[in-house]
Amino acid sequence: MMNAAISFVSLSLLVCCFCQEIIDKSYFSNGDRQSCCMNDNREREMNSKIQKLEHAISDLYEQLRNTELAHCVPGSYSNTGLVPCKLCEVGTYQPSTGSTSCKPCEVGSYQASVGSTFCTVCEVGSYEASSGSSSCTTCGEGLWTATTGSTADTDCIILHIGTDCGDFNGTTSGVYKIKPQGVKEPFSVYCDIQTEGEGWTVFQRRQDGSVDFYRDWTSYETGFGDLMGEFWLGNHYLYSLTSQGSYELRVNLSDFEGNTRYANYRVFSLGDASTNYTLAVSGYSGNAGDSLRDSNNWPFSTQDRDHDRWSSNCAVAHKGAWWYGACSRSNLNGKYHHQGEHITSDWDGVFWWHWKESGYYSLRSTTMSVRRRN
Ligand SMILES: [Ca+2]
Repeated sequence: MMNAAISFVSLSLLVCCFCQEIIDKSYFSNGDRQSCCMNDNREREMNSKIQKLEHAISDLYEQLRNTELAHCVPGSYSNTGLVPCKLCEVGTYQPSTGSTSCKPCEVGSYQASVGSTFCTVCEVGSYEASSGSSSCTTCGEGLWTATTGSTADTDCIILHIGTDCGDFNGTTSGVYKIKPQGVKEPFSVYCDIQTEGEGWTVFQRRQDGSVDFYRDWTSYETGFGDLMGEFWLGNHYLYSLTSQGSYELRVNLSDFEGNTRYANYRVFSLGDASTNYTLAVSGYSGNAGDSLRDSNNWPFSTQDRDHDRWSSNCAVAHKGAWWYGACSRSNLNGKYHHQGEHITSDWDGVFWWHWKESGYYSLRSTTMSVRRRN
């Protein structure tokens, strides 16, 4: 090994000096020639080091490239693989990490902000025919779409304002505008045209726990949530709707095992705000059991307005606003548990005691709807 190294050095010197001799023999003394050879070797070593450095930099660059790609957060991308990652433009989104591009919003949806991980479906009353849009197109004057996510201008239909959902029979389920008698401004409601006959105005829906129902008096009075998802219409609106005539109530329930039950009440009405929206309910029929019986003739209570007859606040114990006496054998506005049986100190789930004969079973989905009787 040592011999090989010496031979290599000698050979290098020889080649170097030989070359220099050929280039200009007469200009170099022996001393100069040796110096020349040393310089030549240094240059060769330097070049080799530079080459190694270049390889190392290239390796680092490659590592950096992979690292930065892996770290583009959702809502951003890098089409070169280099930092910095760019935010998704309006009209696009990216839910994944380490992406090289963002996806255009589908037709019927939009995204107005940069750096988004999702697109929003067009609201009722609007549509979007092209993908990658930053907004939806509003239907023309006097026109309206009943459902969200509409994709064509032909989805815009004549805006018809009714007094309740009974006025939209023969159409499809969706969000419609109603203007009950004596109400100044029309408001939106979800009409269930398909379930158990037409004309049901839905005023409560639970289905996935996406909306927080543990809210105060004002929220329950004016309503909250999304009419296409989970919501409470609002006691003020429910009162103005049901005070127009005689209304019946339909409660639809389903559990986490795929079973469904219902409760019908032939009479359903609310008192006005001065009665704290006292419930009047009677004439039960159905297969879920009469779990509203204990709530009859009781005002509405929330976490911040205690109208029950218990020394504490039922709405706090049951984690949801309802018509409580002391307290109740139902509360469809309780905490969403994402499972049926659950263990808590109180009955704080979405429960209907007479179905499960337990306050510790939280239901998967519920709707409460009203329909005019005559
Ligand atoms: Ca109380």
